[in-house]
Amino acid sequence: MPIARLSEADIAAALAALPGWSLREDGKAIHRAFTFADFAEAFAFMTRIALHAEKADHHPEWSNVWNRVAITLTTHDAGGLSLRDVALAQAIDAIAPQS
Ligand code: H2B
Repeated sequence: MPIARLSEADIAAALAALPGWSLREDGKAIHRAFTFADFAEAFAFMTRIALHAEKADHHPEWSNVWNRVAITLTTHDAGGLSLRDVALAQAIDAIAPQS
């Protein structure tokens, strides 16, 4: 069964409940940046997300520069945003120590 893409209204509602996350200009992804004390904390955060993502079979696009982690979420199989991205954003916020 194909993964359903969220409507614009669904995306707006999801973002209202995800402070810190922003919609990419093309409307097909959301992104958020996190800053930590140092590389070890940033990488520990990424490790926890990686374990969750593998279990959920839904993976982030991300980059890390020392203490910063920039995360973009989109559903490749749907060509845009789906509920899987909302669920992963919620999980990432729960993992983030400052949230
Ligand atoms: N992650 C993301 N972000 N989007 C996907 O469409 C996706 C994924 N698909 N992780 C999964 C893996 C798929 O390729 C496997 C075969 O289930």
